[in-house]
Amino acid sequence: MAKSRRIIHIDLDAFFVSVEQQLNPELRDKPVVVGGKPDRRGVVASASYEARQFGLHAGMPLITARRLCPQAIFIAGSFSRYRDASRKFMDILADFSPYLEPAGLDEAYLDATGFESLYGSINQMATQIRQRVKDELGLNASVGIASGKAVAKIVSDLAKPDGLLEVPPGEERSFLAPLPIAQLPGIGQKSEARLSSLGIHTIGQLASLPLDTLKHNFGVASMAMYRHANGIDDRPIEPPGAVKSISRETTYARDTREMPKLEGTLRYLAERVGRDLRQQDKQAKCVTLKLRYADFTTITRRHTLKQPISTNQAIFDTGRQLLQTALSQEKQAVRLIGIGVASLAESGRQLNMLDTSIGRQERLDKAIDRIRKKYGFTSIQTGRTMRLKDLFPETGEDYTLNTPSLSR
Ligand code: TTP
Ligand code: MG
Repeated sequence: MAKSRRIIHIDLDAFFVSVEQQLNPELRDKPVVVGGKPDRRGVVASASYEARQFGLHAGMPLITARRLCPQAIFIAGSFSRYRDASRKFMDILADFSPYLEPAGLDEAYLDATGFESLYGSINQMATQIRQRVKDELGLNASVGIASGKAVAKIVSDLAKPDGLLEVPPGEERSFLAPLPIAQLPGIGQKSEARLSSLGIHTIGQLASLPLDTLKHNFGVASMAMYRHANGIDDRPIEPPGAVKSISRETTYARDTREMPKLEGTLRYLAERVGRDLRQQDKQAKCVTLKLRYADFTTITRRHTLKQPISTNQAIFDTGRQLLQTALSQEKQAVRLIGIGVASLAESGRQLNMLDTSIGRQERLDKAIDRIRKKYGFTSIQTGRTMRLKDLFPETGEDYTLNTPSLSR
């Protein structure tokens, strides 16, 4: 059998509230709720452990929270403070292992396999991490250590508040057995009710169910449930980064086959893709086009280039060729259009590129990127995107795309 991995899951206690308490000592050791004033509609985002003694928890309507605990102090909170604290927290963690996977603002997994010799034990490594978080940020962190992510997360939850728990290798299954099924990550209220109707209440009972019975009731989700219930979880720790593709798409208010409109939109989307690509100092070897026709049939076409590219013109030209080919094979009007780049690589610009026409084009694009950053995306227009004015309302700086998250 392969040697057991050592995975640390770390999660800050009452994160939003603790950040507020750190900044304002008057809030310490009191029932405090971040979420807003209780006279407004809204829910508890974070409750201090003092407030939890009154039954308060995340997701509870603020009105209910005030009824249960009238003496609680309600604050609106400030996301920028939590983001700052989160960054500092992740920086501390990164000092301990490069195998770091943030799982939210206040939690992360670390692969600590083989780090025993550095710290004496993984338990001592985790103790040092918790101490640094306490000393430098004034925040309490709870830690679970196990052979996989799922068990480590369950265990850090059990360790709360301000605790540390480790499940020794080989003891995962027996450790989990007596716990209620709701403790398994991924088991929501629906699955819990379903399992309950099958007479399954503990993780141990779930682990001894035949896989077929689980498959029959839970389909594709059953395999992960089965493995986790048995304490098996070999999912790797995945550090963030390595963006694999960049794309933008939008839907028309009215389906169209008019080439100037389609090409104008494509140009606009290509420029947005290009800007993101250059911002990450990457080049792409592959351009993709996505079209959805009036009857909702969706196609994607891709073209792989001989040389990696990063200019708006090259992305657009490749996309336009794909568009023309696609439309020559289809009579319907277009409902959605999108363009993307994939097969990304570091740009690794060479000196001899500086004076080629592509090099000049790249520098021009970068200059445009800078101006747009300052004055808004629509401050510079090309002939093609000008035509978009009739198509998309211009609000403030940028065109509003019908897919809001994509118009950033
Ligand atoms: P959690 O780690 O789930 O909660 P917590 O840190 O407040 O408490 P603990 O870990 O000790 O149980 O979430 C981290 C932060 O994310 C939390 O402080 C506030 C925010 N959050 C919400 O905004 N809404 C929610 O529904 C939840 C669960 C969290
Ligand atoms: Mg937390």
